[in-house]
Amino acid sequence: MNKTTALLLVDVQNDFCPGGALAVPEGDQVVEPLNRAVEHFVAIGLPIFASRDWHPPQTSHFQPFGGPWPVHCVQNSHGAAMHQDLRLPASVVLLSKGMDESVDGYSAFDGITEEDRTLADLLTENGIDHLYIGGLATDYCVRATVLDARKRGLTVTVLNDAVAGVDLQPGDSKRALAEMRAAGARMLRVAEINLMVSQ
Ligand code: VGL
Ligand code: ZN
Repeated sequence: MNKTTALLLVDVQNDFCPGGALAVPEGDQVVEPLNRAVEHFVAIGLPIFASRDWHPPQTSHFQPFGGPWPVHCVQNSHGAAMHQDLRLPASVVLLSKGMDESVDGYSAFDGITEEDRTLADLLTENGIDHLYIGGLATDYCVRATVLDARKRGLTVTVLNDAVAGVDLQPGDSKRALAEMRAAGARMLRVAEINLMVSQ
């Protein structure tokens, strides 16, 4: 029984893919493995969450307003839309984050649903204590989300062939993965999900 397991896709949005405003090299290559992960979780009836970076036009997160990043994932823009090839089920629970004009909002735990629910509340209510996590970017939002989940005592499995990083400094993603591992996150390839997550 894996009633306590869920999949969490982090920020698989156009702006983090090649051609986007904050493109992650090979960011689009997480889409196919994540589709396979989604199919597996749907097939066995386990919940799927997806976060999105969802910024206001003006935020201290953006360079024109003193922040570290080029303007990206502005609410309702094409860049903020999920990658068109990502196949999300109708049952997906969407979490929007980065909406506060003075908060970066890297972690999916900073996100809220349309009904103002937090990820932490939803996990608690549904008895979920193990998250499988993949998406973008390894060295920012995936890292922050994984470390947050570990701090909250959740079991975390990173789908390490379904993440990609910005690597502003060479090696950032590699270091981020090492940090996640040191925090107790497990690493798994998408093809191995069926061995670990079953009915
Ligand atoms: C992200 C940088 C800025 C991410 C979001 O999704 O990893 N990175 N905003
Ligand atoms: Zn952002």
